[in-house]
Amino acid sequence: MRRVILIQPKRDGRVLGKAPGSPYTLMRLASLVPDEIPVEIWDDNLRELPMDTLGEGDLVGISSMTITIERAEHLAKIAHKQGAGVVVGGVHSTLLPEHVQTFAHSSFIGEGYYTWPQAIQDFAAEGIKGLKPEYKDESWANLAGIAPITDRVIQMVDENNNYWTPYMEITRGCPRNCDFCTAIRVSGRRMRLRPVEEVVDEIERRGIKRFFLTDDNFGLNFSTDPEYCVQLFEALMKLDLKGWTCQSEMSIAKFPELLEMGKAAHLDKHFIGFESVNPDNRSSLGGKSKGLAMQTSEAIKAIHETGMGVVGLFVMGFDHDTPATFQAMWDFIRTSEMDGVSTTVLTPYPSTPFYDQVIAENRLLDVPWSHFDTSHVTFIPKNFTPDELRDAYDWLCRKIYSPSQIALRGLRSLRRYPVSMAGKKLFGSFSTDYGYRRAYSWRHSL
Ligand code: B12
Ligand code: SF4
Repeated sequence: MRRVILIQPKRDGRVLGKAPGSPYTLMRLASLVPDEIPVEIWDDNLRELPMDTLGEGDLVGISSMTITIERAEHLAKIAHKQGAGVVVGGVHSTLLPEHVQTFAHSSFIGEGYYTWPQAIQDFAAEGIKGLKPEYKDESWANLAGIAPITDRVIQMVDENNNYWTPYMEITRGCPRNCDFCTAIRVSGRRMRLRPVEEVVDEIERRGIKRFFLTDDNFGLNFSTDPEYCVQLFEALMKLDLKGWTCQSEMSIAKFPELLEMGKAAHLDKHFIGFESVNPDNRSSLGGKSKGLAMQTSEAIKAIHETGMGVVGLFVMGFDHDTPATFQAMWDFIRTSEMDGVSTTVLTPYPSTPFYDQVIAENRLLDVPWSHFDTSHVTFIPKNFTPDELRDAYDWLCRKIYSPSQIALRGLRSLRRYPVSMAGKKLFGSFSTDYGYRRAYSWRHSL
């Protein structure tokens, strides 16, 4: 065996010389490669990939979510032609392994913590013919001691120079099972926690000063494991961090002490899936929200009172939505004083309850997987034509991501800090909305 090459297929490219987010998934997987085998991370967003150097004895592992699977397939076919062994893992492979098997030697289902080391051994022993068509992690791994990022990987990736936002995993899982979300299938129903000392060790060795948590629903830990949150915050308070952000739910508003501790631990902002301001959609929201604007406003206010920021995430196109819902959404967003906003089009990802419904009702549109990016319409909505939903989405995005709205929310976010911290907080105050504006604009180039 010559080497292991791990590839992140392109989507965003560079912004002002750096790629948006670090290849965290690949950093964890590369750390599972035994020291005696050379390993490289190739990030398609960062540079042109030297595909012509691939050959026999190379094991190529590609990670892909649904929107990048066509690019993953393209790269897999080149690697295959060059004589390399090609395996694909990640969300899309976990949800639709039979698709991945049409172009890779192996597909991975699940987190790969048990099966990825096995596949490396199989390839080292017998080359391509040693690889199985499917590797499946049968159980959810205990996260203690699992795939700590090695120093060789940290040096190789050089995150601080190459990427704007480092990612970090602290907990994993979500039991909510919202109709449209894949979390239960890719991360499991039970919340799993990384030991606090491992989290601190990873932050220190990576030398990162700010990060975005990959946790599906970090805020749910406030309800399910407040003791863990206390220990985590006490440890992170002692670190010299510029700030970090996480995905949450509005139940965190009920825990002002934890919010205050989080703030002291440099936690800046909660990205909260409010999803809808239409109460008729509540059965799709896994019990985390009733879709009531009043309740949402109160939660935002309570979180703001502890000095934390709120980025609201909204979804358009539920079966109960009507044109009045979108006007209500804009009215709510305009007046709610949030620090950032993301609106997305409801998207039927394979293996979700919503996907099953759309298939059963023959409502899936024939579009490429790259359109499953939550900015395109990929199914026939109930109360609109696809064009009408697309137009409503454009209407809302043009309002939300206008330069004046972005400036307003960014300044609001910046004002939360003393003037002495303005330099530290400037990037984070505007980057979220800028990123969402960019993601929305992407649609027009596809
Ligand atoms: C962090 C994150 C992001 C980040 C970074 C994404 C990135 N490109 O790295 C940001 C915020 C930018 C983002 C954006 C989006 N995201 Co996102 N994101 C996540 C999140 C929360 C965590 C992913 C992560 O890093 N986990 C930690 C690492 C360690 O684990 P992992 O990636 O799951 O990988 C493990 C296994 O899958 C496996 N594995 C993965 N790859 C490979 C490869 C090989 C060879 C092997 C052996 C194993 C293997 O091993 C890994 C270690 O266990 C997931 C939810 C989730 N829990 O997966 C959603 C998720 C991946 N995102 C999703 C979506 C929809 C999006 C957006 C389209 C949303 C939007 N509205 O724009 C955009 C797309 C942006 C883009 N341009 O790529 C969906 C994808 C659904 C799908 N079917 O593809 C998910 C699953 C959320 C959800 N619950 O529905 N996202
Ligand atoms: S609460 Fe969030 S992570 Fe959990 S299932 Fe719902 S959308 Fe997914």
